[in-house]
Amino acid sequence: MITTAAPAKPSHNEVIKEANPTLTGTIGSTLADAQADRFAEDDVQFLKFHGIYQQDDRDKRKGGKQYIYMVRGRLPGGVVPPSQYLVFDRLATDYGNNSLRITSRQGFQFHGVTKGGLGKLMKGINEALATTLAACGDVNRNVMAPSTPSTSQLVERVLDDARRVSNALLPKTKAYHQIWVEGKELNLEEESNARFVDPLYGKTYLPRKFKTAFAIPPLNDIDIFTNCLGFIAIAEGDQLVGYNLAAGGGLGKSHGNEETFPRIADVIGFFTPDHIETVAKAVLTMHRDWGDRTNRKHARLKYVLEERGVAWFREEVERRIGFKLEPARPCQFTKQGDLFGWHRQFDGNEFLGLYVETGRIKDVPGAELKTALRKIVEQFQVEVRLTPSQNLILANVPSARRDAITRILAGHGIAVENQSTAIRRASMACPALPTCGLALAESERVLPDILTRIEALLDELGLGGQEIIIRSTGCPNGCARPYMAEIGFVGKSPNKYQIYFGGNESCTRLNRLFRDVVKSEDIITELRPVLTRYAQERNKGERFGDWCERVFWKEVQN
Ligand code: SRM
Ligand code: SF4
Repeated sequence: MITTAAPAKPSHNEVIKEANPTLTGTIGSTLADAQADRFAEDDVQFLKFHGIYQQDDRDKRKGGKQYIYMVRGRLPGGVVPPSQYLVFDRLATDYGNNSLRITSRQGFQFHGVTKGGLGKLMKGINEALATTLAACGDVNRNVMAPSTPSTSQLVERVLDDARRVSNALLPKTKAYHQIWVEGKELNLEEESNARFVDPLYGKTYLPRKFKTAFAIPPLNDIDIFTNCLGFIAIAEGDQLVGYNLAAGGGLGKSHGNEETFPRIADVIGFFTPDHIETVAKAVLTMHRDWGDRTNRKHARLKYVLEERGVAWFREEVERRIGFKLEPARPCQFTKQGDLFGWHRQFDGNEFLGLYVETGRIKDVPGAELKTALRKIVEQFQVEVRLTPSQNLILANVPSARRDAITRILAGHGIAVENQSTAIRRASMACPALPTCGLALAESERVLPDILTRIEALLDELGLGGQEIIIRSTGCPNGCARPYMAEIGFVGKSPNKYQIYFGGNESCTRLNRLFRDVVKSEDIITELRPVLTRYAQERNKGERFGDWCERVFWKEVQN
């Protein structure tokens, strides 16, 4: 007897998207219902497309869940005009937990928003002509682009393309505007809403999230190879001549599920800038058409590339764009990270790079960053740029303003020279507890302390002041990109972490698992012998991650 396996069923998310392509659900009525303390389960999925996550404060679970909301802004290239910054600052105080969280994709997150404040916060964001639409959900997310105003015009040129792609890949549902700006439910009886199908995404959007980024070699500040879709700028002098297309990167994985893994994007080919939107749409629709809609853990574009290969992928892109890609142009990344302190821009203005611990803009005794930034932006109307390493830039500052800005910061305990330490400036942590529902361990709240302990060890070993890229996350999803770090900590269970070694300065290499379960208090005991060997055996100028690859992992393999 021949038995054939039944075709796998579409996941629940696919079913609800199909039934509700406007992404309306019952969000409007639940929002208006002051008695309802939360949204229905399916609405929680739709809310993500609107940039909103329903969470609960996990520190306060005893006595029942208290629902709160995280709202994520979509800010292509992390650019925040002064007028918007001031609104965000106020909204975080009035409706959030009085902090603004810079994300690892150059967005802002508001945490701890109550249901009663949600509508007002969303309206405020939109009135400032900003948006949260498509900051989350099965769509293209915030498009990243280099945020450092450089000595060349290339950064601004690439930023324009990032905005263009961001706009081209936006979903078209009217529900977002209707609910959050008009304050009404979308009338689903109306013909155009009843029959709505998104022209790009179709009825069921993408099988999963989709991430796009731009980079300008030799600086890989945006971790280009961790994105589904990457555009690597190729320039002659200051002039952009085109992009190398990269595709199929992604970091999320699940503990104990070998079928999920971090993957570095492949470089597919070269094209000229006039085709940027066409190429972006081609790759996005390949995810739409080929991604796995039955298993959300296997639904990212990276698995399509892994399973079908680069040659197939290139042919399919070319079929969709209607022309051949040229061979990828040579280029090299040599470093990642941000510039700190004052620097001159190509147009004569200056910019200030500011280190923000774990990306959290807040006031603490002795370091009132939130207040200082508000005063500076209010007084001097400077543009704010958010970096992919969760730091901040004050951009386009006329030189005459520089000293006054430095003084305001100093008055609030923020130094402009020698900001923090090399280890801290190169570190990142995801939010994890208490807001993230997926966190298995702490991250943002414990990384500063872990770094203090690591710095003491490095001092003891004669390595004080040396930069090592260290990133931590509270679970294996990889939100602070720990698998690209020289040392990565990944939450396994409360107070226990995996330790990874071996990323590089240019963020072009995945690290490898060193220890699977280490208690927080044992981290130094585990690091000590390896860092001791590194101190003794490294070549001149050799970074920790490179030494791990050259010596440590070679030995393990042999
Ligand atoms: Fe992330 C889910 C925070 C960048 C991979 N991420 C989440 C959620 C929304 C948890 C949830 O689904 O309930 C986290 C909210 C925590 C909170 O309380 O704020 C969360 N992710 C973040 C942020 C805020 C981390 C940060 O330290 O800044 C970043 C927001 C970026 C933005 O502005 O859009 C953030 N997330 C990333 C990145 C890094 C990147 O994109 O460069 C990754 C790895 C790259 C990738 O996508 O592969 C990432 N987040 C995930 C995943 C795993 C996806 C997968 O393929 O398996 C999840 C879980 C999921 O989607 O089911 C997730
Ligand atoms: Fe939450 Fe995990 Fe992302 Fe950290 S890595 S924010 S714990 S989903």
